[in-house]
Order: sequence, then structure tokens, then C-alpha cells
Amino acid sequence: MRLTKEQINRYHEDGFLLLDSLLSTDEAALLAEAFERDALVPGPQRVVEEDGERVRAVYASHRRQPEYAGLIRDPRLLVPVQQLLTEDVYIYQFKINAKPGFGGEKWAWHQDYVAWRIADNLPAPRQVNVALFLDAVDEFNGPVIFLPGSHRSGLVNDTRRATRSEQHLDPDDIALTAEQLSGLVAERGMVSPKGPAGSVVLFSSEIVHGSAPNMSPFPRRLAIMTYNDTANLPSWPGEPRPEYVVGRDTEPLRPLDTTFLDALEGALV
Ligand code: HL5
Ligand code: SIN
Ligand code: MN
Repeated sequence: MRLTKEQINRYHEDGFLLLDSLLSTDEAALLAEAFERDALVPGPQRVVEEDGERVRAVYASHRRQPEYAGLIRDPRLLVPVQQLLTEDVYIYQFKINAKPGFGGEKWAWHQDYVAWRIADNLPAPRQVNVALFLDAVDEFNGPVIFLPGSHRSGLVNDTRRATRSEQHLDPDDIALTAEQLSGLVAERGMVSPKGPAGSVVLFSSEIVHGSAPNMSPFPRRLAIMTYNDTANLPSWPGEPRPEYVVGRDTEPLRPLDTTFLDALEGALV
């Protein structure tokens, strides 16, 4: 449940850490079902691909689906985040990027903290992203690609150049230029963590990442839970961004004393 000293050091060195099969494939299947349910809920939290039909991303499922409400407090996720960040964290953002087979589009090269500084005046990059594979991820279905160590390169490109979507800030809006990416890749290389459904990648909000379109028949549904330090709250000079994209419940989360599934089953009996 707790990260070893070696894992903590690797996270700080590389900016990401793969935890292979942290959850079981059965748990991932149950969460994928909950996602399919949630993807039918109409509203601005549901972002579609350019074909106007396929789901690209759904935000804030933890506020509608009990599986995800428990998952954000599951000790297998929350305890490592607390080890990497601080004891008092809350959900800044919760999203599931669907990457459907035959048509899930790319996610442009970017750094998350750039988006959050621009859109939400987020003071510091004191976040940890927990990316949970709802499907097995391989070289075919559009894995996230990281530039190891690039979280230590500063803010590479910190201006917004487009508005692809009104619903959220799409990474296209803050994409690195070809020159910026080429320089960084020459220095850092690229890695795309893969593994069975239920695997988790922890990654820094400053690491450069992106992913290719999915032309395989297999979906690549990825739940990304962003935890932020409760002492590092966003603020807006004008209208704040909607709650589905920036969490307002900043109460520090405490780990469940069991798994999300056991907690769910306990609540049902
Ligand atoms: N879509 C997010 C937001 O806050 C930002 C991106 O991967 C995170 C860059 O609107
Ligand atoms: C992706 O889903 O491939 C992109 C993930 C991210 O930008 O955080
Ligand atoms: Mn991102």
C-alpha cells in the first residue's frame, strides 16, 4: 500500500511511476461499467470528439457514481499521493479520457500545470495525477507518452494559443511547438507505460505528456484523478471555471480502511 523509498525517489527523478496491476482486472471492469453509465449523463461535463458523437472525456464522475466516490479515498491510491505530496489533499480534477477504438483522437503535448495556472490561477504545481487504466494499455491503443524528467524543465510553453472547446481547456490550446518538443525529446527521450487493466501511473502536473490517436479496435479508457494540496487553492478574478472541471470540495480526504469495492458492498448490505 505504501510506496517504498526507492519508488518515491524514482517518481521525483522521472516525474512518473507505474504501479503495475495495483487494482485487479475485475475492479477495473466494474469501474469501466460505471464509466459507461456515467457517459450517458447529458451535460457540459461530457466532451465529445470532433465527429460530434464519440465520447472524448467525461468530468467529475466521482460526484455521480458511488464506485468513483469511493475510489478517490481508496488507500491504494490516496496513501501514495499523501506520501508524494502532503497529508491534506483533495480532488482538484477528476476526468476519464475515453479514447474509443477506431477514432479516439490525440491529446496534444502539454504540461497540466500550465493549463491550471492559466485557467484557474493555481498558485503552485503541488498536484499528483493518478491515472488508472480501465482497459489494458498497449502500444496500439494510444498510451500516454511521457518525457522522463521533463517536470524539471520549467514551464516550456506557458501561453494559450487557441480555444478548441468551451467545456474544458483542451491540451491543443497549450500544445508545445515542434521545436520545443524535439529539443526536449533529444534531452529526455520518451516512455509510454503499459500494463493490464487496473494498473496505475502516478504523474507530476509539470511533466510533458501527450498521446496519439487510437486506430486500434480497442478502447483506452483512462481515469485521471488529480489531487491538490489543500494549502494551494485556485482563485479567479472573475467567473470561476465550472465545478465539474475544478473541484470545490477542498476538505482533506482521509483513506478508507478498506478497498472502494468492500466499502461499496458494505454500504449496500
Ligand atoms: N482539460 C484540463 C482542464 O483543466 C487541462 C488538461 O490534461 C489536463 C491540460 O481543463
Ligand atoms: C490522454 O488521455 O492520453 C492524455 C492524458 C492527459 O493529458 O492527462
Ligand atoms: Mn494532461
